[in-house]
Formats: sequence, C-alpha cells, structure tokens
Amino acid sequence: MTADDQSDTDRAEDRAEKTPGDATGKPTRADGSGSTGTSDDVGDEVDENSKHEQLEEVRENPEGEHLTTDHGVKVSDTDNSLKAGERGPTIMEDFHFREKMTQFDHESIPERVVHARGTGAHGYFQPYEDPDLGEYDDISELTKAGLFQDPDQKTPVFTRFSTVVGSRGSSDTVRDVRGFATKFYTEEGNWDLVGNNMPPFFIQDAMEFPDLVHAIKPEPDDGIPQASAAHDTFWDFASLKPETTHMLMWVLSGRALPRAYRMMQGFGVHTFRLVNDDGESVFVKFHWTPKLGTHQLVWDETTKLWGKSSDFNRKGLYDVIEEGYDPEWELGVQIFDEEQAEEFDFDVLDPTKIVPETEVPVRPIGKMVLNETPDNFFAEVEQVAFHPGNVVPGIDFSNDPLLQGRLFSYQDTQLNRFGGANWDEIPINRPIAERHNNQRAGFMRQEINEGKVSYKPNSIGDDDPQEAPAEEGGYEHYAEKVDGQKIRNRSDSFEDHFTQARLFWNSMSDAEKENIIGAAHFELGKVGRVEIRERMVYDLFNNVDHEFAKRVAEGIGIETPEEPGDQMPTHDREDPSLSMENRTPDTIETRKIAMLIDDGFDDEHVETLRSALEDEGARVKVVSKVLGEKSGADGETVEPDKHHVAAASVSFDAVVIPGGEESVDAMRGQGDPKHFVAEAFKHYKPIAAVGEGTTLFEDVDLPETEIAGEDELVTDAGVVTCRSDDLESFAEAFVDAIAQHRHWDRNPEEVPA
Ligand code: HDE
Repeated sequence: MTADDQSDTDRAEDRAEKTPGDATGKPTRADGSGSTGTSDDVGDEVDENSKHEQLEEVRENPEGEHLTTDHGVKVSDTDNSLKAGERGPTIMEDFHFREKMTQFDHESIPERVVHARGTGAHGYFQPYEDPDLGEYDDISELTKAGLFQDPDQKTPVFTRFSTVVGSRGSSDTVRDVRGFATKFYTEEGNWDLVGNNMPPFFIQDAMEFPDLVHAIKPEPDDGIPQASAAHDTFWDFASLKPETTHMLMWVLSGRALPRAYRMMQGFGVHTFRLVNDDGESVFVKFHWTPKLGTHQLVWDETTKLWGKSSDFNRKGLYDVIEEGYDPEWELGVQIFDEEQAEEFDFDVLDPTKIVPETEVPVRPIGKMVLNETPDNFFAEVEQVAFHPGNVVPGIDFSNDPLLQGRLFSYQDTQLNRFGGANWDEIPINRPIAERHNNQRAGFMRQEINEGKVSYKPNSIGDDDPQEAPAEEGGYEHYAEKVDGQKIRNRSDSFEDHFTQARLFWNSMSDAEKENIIGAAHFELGKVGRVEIRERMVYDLFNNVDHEFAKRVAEGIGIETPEEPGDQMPTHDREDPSLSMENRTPDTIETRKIAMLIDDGFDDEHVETLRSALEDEGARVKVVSKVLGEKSGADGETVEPDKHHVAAASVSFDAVVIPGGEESVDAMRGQGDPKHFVAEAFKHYKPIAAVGEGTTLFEDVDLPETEIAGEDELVTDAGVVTCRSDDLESFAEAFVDAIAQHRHWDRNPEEVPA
C-alpha cells in the first residue's frame, strides 16, 4: 500500500495500535485511569507513548461530525455568504464568512529564515542494552542525563530534517547542507540536538552568520537563484573567507545530495560537554549513523527530480514510515577531555573542524527509531521550534563562539515566527516533564495557572514553585573557570583552514573526487565574475590540493595554477570514515525497485523476482505504459503501481526487466522503457534483465557493458543480465548489485539520457 491510498482512518487505527488504548482507540494512562496526559500528570513515567498521550488531548477528528464554527456553533451552509437578496451585497453580520476568511488570511506564519523547507516524524530514542555494542555501561560516569541511563526506557522524540537555503516551497534535492534536528521529550525537560548532516560548519563565529546567509540566499536585487549556492554573491563571500574551505569540500561532495533523509548521517557539529553527578565534565561530539547506510544521488538525477518529484525527500520519509519500514539511526559519541583536546592540531572550539574518527572513535550509546508521520503538517512540522539552548542536566555547552551565538538566535527567531513568547506551549513544543513557574501571560497563553502569586520570593503561596538544588534535578551550569580580557578577536588556534580540507580530499575515493570536481565546475561555472573564480581556485582550492585546483581551473576557463598554494599542507593522512563508500552496509532495505512490464510478461520471472526482492526488504513497484491490469503469458494478472507518464527512473534505486516475448516486444517499441534503462545506467544504478528482457538492454546499447549470452548469468559494473533458467542466482546477483547502491566503475558518459 502506498501513502497515497492509505486513508486517515487506517492511520488512526495504526496509531491506536502503537499506543496502548481503549476500544475507541484513545490511549489511556499507564495507570489505566483513561485521563489524557497534560504536562503535569505524565510526570516521571516517561515512555515511548508519553508524548502521544499528551498530544492526544489536542487531536481532533471530524469523522461523522457536523461542521461548526470555531466557537462550536453548527453551520448550515458554508458555500454561500449571507446577502441582502440573492443578487445583493454581502452583509457584515455574516459571522461565519468573517471567521472563515479571517482564518484563511492568517494561515501563513513567517517561514524559517534558514531551514524553511523540511519534514518531520515522531519516534523514540532508546539507550542500547548490550554493553558489547559500546561502552554503554560507562555512560553514567560521563553524564547524569536521565535519557541515557536505562536501556528499558524509550524517550519520545520528534525529528525535523531540512534543506538550509531554499524557501518553504523549494525543491528537496538541491545541493545543500541538510538540517537534522531532534527534540527529545525527556522526563527532565526537552533536549534539542539541532545538528546538520555534515560535521563542520562554514564559519567560526556567530557574528558572521547573517553575512553567510545573505551571501547564499537569492541575490537581493533580482531574488535569484532559489535554493542554490551557484551564484556570484555566495562564492564572492566564500573566496574571501578561507575558513569556509573545509565545509565547501563537504558541500561539493555527494553529502550535499542525500539519497534520502533515512540514509543520511547527522552531527551535533559543535563540541558539547557531558557532566556527571560529581560535576565532572568531558567534551563530546554527537553523531547519528543511519542503519541503512549513507547514500547520495548524482547531480543530473537531482536536477531532474526538481521537476519530476520535487518533494522527493519529504515523500521518501513519509512513504517508508507509512509502509511500515521505520528508519533507524544509532546515536554515538566521541568523548575526549581537556588534556586530549589540547593535543589535537586544531581547536575543539572551532566549528570548522571535526574530531577525526582516527583520533577518537565513535561510541554507540543508543538508537532512534522514527515510526509515525505527522497528522497536521502545520501544527507539527511547521510549528516545531528547536533551540540548542534546550538542554537537560548532564549536557552542557562549550565556548565554541558559533554555539554561543546560536544560544541567542533560536529563542529570538521564534518570537518572529510565532509573534510571542508562548511558542513553547504549542503541543509539539510542550515538554512532557512537569513545569511550574511564574510566567502567566503573553500572546496566546494556553495554561490556566492557579493561585494568587506569580512572583518570587512569596510568602502567600509558601514560596512555591521552589528552586531545585542539583541533587533534586536542578540544572547547574558546568563551573568552568573563565578569566580573560574583553576582546573582539579570533584565537590564533582557529587559523589553520586547510589541514582538514585536505584530510577530507585525501579520504575520498576516485569517484567521489570526480563528483567534487564536477560540482565545482557547475557551481563556479555559474559565477559571472572571473576574479571570484580565480580567488576560489588560487587562494582556497590550491591550498587544499594542487591537482584538485588544476582540475577545477580547467573546467571554468581560468589559467591553471603553476605551483601549489603557499599554505597547502603536505600531509597525506586519510580518515576512512569520511568516505560514503565506506558507509554502505549490506542491505537493500527500503530501496525502491522499478519492474517494467507489459501484457505477456513472464509470470514466473515477475513472481520470483518480486518475492526475492521483497524478502530482502526492498519495495517493488510495477511500471507499465498505462494503468490497469496486465496479463502474464501464463494467465497471472498484475496491477501496475505507476504508468510511464507518472514514473521516472530518477524516483527509483534500480530497475529490472523480466522476460516474456510479447511484453518485451511491446516495450522495445516504446521510448519510455528504453529511456528508463539508459537513464538509470547513466546514474550508476543497478539494472537487471532476464530472458527476453536482455534484448531491451541490447537496443539501448549500454557502453562497454557485457550482456549475458545463451545460458549465461553476467554481472558487469552493476548491470545484471541472465539468459539461463537459474532465476535464484539472478535474483541474488541483482540483490548484491543493489546493496552496493551505485556502480562508479561504469562509464556512462556517452549515454544520451
Ligand atoms: Fe541554525 N538556525 N544557526 N544552525 N539551524 C535556525 O532557527 C543560526 C547552525 C540548524 O528544523 C533558525 O528556528 C545561527 C549550525 C537546523 O526547525 C535560526 C547560526 C547548525 C535548523 C538559526 C546557526 C544549525 C536551524 C531558523 C550560527 C548545525 C532547523 C529557524 C551562529 C549544528 C531547525 C529556527 C528546524 C535553524 C540560527 C548555525 C542547524 C535563525 C545564528 C552550526 C537543523 O535561529
């Protein structure tokens, strides 16, 4: 079943199944009282369902009900405004018209100034049970944060993924950093881990952020281009700020074109602190590692997706959850203390640097599973508001000047988006931990606080609510000693901008290097001013790697540099964890496979392939020229999921052509299946054909590719063809080819797709 055809009722039932409830589907409290949870009564019994229970209180379902006004009056006619006579003017008295139109006029709120385009899902976080998986048993020595302590406890989360630059309606698959923000509703309050899918950042100080964003956003005079860095102002800024170099290498790589949100790493970026019960602290970097591997799209594919499936990543997340494949990430930490930090050849407070995994390995400490899509995109995804300053006891900040600036900006930006300070009361933002304070007022106050006093100290209300000492869970900031002169300056320890950019370059495979060069050709090729292209190559890239700089120069019409730049480091260090090719687990779970058929398909081929692929967790979609039942040569029938006008190879991970003379002959006479195969080949995707299906591959003429002869099974650079009866071996070879994701050892340049 696809997301499109699952009704709201089914989804309500799904939720009721996931949430312990009574016969009406409404969740009941763990104590069986049936009362819906408010922030105050969920209290200390946090489990996977705690947030659902709280949200249930505000869920509304119109099934079988009358239409009413916002004030609960039943409406008799919602199509005709109240008029003085059938052909007369509309009357002011029409309260239903005024309410309906006022609501509509105010439907939009300011979009996020960055990260406007995104999607989100609910789920849970759970510490790992098995100490063998890491140093789980040590975590209480490192942090007192409650959510990490009990392997039986599941903490509810809401995660929002986003692009950064584009506006709310822009395409999903642009070249950009992706946001990866998670709100953990812990019993000690909300913790927001507001990260990205790349571990360094462009700039070192929050003061530079407005300039960075102004440079990368559409240019202020003509408002062009949308959702793209490929224009003069961005590269002008970058070329004058060598500190951007390391991040630019990531942005030019496949990391900026994620295949899916569920196939993307996440990083907290900054160095944070963990603090234990004794007030001792260590530094920490947070990492999310997707269970399904880290995978990318290719550039030509992404640009086609802008038109054919501009919601590609949004729909991808929604569909897999609705189809029952709940994506999972492992949370890991890199832990190091101040002494170790001093030994590194970079400053851990500098957010343009990573802590290489070759220096400090990542320890797995738990997992996050996303298992429920939102019901109301606006109320949940649009209104969720993150803030890196939302931390719980046991998690603390470092002095990273970018992080310090963020601690102001996020609180401030919500005032603009929500028009008031009570955004934390909106259901999706509201903690499940108890909360009591002396705030009572402001726009859209939701809570009705009892009692006479709203100040401290007070004697009238026994001085409640009381401050909590650390032993009772009160948040105490880590008592770091700070002593210095007021100074507006950059530390010398932030000066080296090229060592890690070179580490990244060295760690790439040949194919990844070619992708980076191709991306630089596109991005800088869109820059009109030659001096900007020159600065990028001579001042930045030539200080990363001389060969790289020469290759970029060759494609953008500037002289190639003769010598390496004066600041080019000479090290040849590599960190294997940086290459996505080393992050390809042996699984095809959730991959979307197109099976192209027409009437007269080989029934056995279709049946065997479908079950072999689905057994491995792939999602098989049948594509045909038109919708409506197709009959196999032996009489089986299949209902296609998509027809040619609505299906494109770019929406799939792989394609397979089963045999059946009549079916294949029909497709050989159609342009779309041939284009489908050629395009998938061009994008390095696994493609497979069996029996007569192989003749379609011969028509397409795939360069330098061996196709199976009589009785053969051949795999050549991800092209699997079979003319033997051994369907099982064919399916196995295809599954292996899909698991590799993309086949870079292919030469698709001549393919005209
Ligand atoms: Fe953000 N960022 N940011 N950012 N950021 C916002 O907050 C900001 C930075 C990140 O899904 C805004 O609610 C400053 C780094 C994500 O709702 C805003 C600086 C990282 C999201 C803001 C940074 C991020 C945001 C816009 C430099 C990775 C989307 C709307 C000092 C660690 C969260 C909003 C969501 C959103 C400011 C840099 C990640 C304006 C000033 C570094 C994932 O407050």
